[in-house]
Parts: sequence; C-alpha cells; structure tokens
Amino acid sequence: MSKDFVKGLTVADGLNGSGLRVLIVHTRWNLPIVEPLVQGAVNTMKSLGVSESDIVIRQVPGSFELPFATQTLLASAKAAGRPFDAAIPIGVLIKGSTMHFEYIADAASHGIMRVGLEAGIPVIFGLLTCLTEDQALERAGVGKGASKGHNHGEDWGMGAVEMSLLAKKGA
Ligand code: DLZ
Repeated sequence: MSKDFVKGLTVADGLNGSGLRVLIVHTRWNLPIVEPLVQGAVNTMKSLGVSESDIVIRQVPGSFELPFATQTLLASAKAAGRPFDAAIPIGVLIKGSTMHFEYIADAASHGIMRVGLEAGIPVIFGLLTCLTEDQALERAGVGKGASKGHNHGEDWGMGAVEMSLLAKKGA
C-alpha cells in the first residue's frame, strides 16, 4: 500500500478484468474535458485485462441524459443476452450563472445511483461537478498549470473492474 499520499484512491491489488463487459456512456457537453476522462477509464480497464472489444462506448447530449441512457442501454444489452458487468456514465458539469448546475447535478447523481441499484450491477459515479473550468481540467488530468492534475477517469475504470468482480464473487 502506498504511503506517499493521504487523499485519493489507493490502488487495488490483483484485479483481473478479463472477460468483463463494461458500458461507458459519455456526454458531448464539455467534450474536451470528457474525452480524456473516457480515455483514462478505457486505458485503466485495458491495463487490468478488459478487452477493448468488451468496452462499449455511447454518447448523449448532456449529464441530465446519463441516467436514462445508461438504464436503457443496460436493459437492451441484457435482453439481447449480452449483459454488461458494469457501467460508467461520464459527464462534466461546470457551474454557470444560473441554477442549472444545481438541478442537473442533483438529478443526474440521484439518477445514476438509482440505475445501479435497480439494474443490480455496479454503476460508477463518473460525474465531475466543478465550480470552474480549471477545476474540471485538473480532474481530467489536462490542467493548465505545471501539474496537469489527476485523471479521475482512471479511478472510475479501476472502480468498474473492482466492483464487477465484487458483484460476481458475492459474499
Ligand atoms: C444545459 C446544460 C448546462 C447549462 N450545463 C451543462 C454542463 O455543464 N454539463 C452537462 O453535461 N450538461 C449541461 N447542460 C445540458 C443538460 O445536461 C441537458 O443535456 C439539457 O438540459 C437537455 O436535457
């Protein structure tokens, strides 16, 4: 276990994602920030053994659409006999001058949690809710400063593999 930092996710050991099928649904809102997050999730899952052909990527307009799209795509894949083991809805909300941010963040986060509980598979919280564009860039690992920040998509990819294995293994 690393002792170099306090805050953040400790890497899980011994994860083998071979054979897992994972759905990524991402927004086209704030795409320059969303794209590196998607890439971070994909790269991490591949490094843990998930095959690229088992990672299905779909798009929606904005974060408000993430719960509906994730639920619909999980259900249709299950009905077709090719169920997903986990889903990662990915979006970036950046606070503006109206109340949009608060309403969408609240609706999307509750919706994402509900989709996972109702589908009975892990649905990772791939939503950044940032006060500024710079905050969002840093959390996608593409910050403008000397340090580029940390790509949270990598954590989401690892979370999808870890939680899929946990769900398969059971108690
Ligand atoms: C309308 C809107 C606004 C203002 N901001 C964002 C944002 O920062 N990130 C995001 O993903 N989506 C945003 N949207 C779009 C909504 O999520 C949604 O797509 C529209 O309200 C249509 O339902």
